[in-house]
Amino acid sequence: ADEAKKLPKEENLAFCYDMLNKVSRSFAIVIQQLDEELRDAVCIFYLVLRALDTIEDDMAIDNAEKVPQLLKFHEDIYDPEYKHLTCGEKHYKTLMVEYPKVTNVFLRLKKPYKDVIADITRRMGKGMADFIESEVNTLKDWDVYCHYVAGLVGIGLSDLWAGSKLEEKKFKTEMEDLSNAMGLFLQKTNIVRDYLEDIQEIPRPRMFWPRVVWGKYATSLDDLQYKKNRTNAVHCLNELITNALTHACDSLEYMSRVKTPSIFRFCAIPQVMAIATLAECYDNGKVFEGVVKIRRGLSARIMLSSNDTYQIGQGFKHFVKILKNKVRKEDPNRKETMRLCDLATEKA
Ligand code: PS7
Ligand code: MN
Ligand code: MN
Ligand code: MN
Ligand code: MN
Ligand code: MN
Repeated sequence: ADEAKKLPKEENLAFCYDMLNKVSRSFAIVIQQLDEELRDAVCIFYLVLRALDTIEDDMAIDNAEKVPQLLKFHEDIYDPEYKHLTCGEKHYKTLMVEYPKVTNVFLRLKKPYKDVIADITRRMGKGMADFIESEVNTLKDWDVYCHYVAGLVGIGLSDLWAGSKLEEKKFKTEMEDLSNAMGLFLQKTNIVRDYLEDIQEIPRPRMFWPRVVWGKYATSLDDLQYKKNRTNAVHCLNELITNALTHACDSLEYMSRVKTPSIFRFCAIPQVMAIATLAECYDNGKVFEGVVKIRRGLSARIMLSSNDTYQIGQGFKHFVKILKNKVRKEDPNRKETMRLCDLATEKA
């Protein structure tokens, strides 16, 4: 805290952008190309939530300590003297240790932006705390968890767009469901792709795949990683990808309403990356052996061709077609998968 006060403000800001580049290559790029009016607010929004997520993710903190930390973090973000609890690793740990530098920049944002960031942080912390003790059983649970950790981000960002006057008021007043869908599409993709990383978490596994779905294919979620269960595991994976595809049309509808080019790119690049990731993961047993990533060259091409509705329509159609060509007649959910692929293609 003392260090942050002594630093000239530019150095705190430089720390924030340096941190952003270290924790997320792709968000760093899309945030840095935002208009001046929004750039710092969205950068800080990202780091605040990344810090909250670092508390959520640290499986070495016991729940009795973690829950109150998650619940009060929305107050901590105003406190220049905030003493983080030790958590996270590598860059995430640095973010926590030097968190007062983020606070310093946060406190200098415009009041309406601070209000949105604090409100979303409060609601996300409450949601994360709820899910510390309970599991993701039903599909409703899955949507609720994803709403807390990502749908709310979409809702908060839409408020920022409207608050900046760069986008219309309706982004704040009448687009909650579409904003939520933007987040759910990204988060379900992350949860599907991160199966192995999450289940192998030390000292305790993390489980975000909904029980109603994996229960059809295995007696424990853990079993899906073993080679002898690969056929069932892949069918389970495909069913969750099919569920994620239910958000594609709403995501396309949201993006069609964005007028500002830099906000459009900010929104669109992660969504196109997500549909590309879903196509890559579909029917892909490697999800149970490591982290499946899209190739660097492919993400570079997506960044260069997500500038308008026409381009992302082409992008969505391209990846949906790749996914569709991987659907096999043995797959128990092939009809629903094909139906949703066709719907998305029509909308795009
Ligand atoms: C554009 C209307 C404020 C830009 C962007 C940090 C990433 C980390 O990474 O499995 O595997 O550890 O723990 C809607 C981003 C949703 C959220 C959620 C798009 C803040 C972000 C904190 C809405 C991103 C989805 C946890 C929670 O999963 O992750 C528009 C900005 C967006 C942060 C993401 C992540 C959740 C997360 P990992 P986890
Ligand atoms: Mn995380
Ligand atoms: Mn998390
Ligand atoms: Mn994850
Ligand atoms: Mn991850
Ligand atoms: Mn993780």
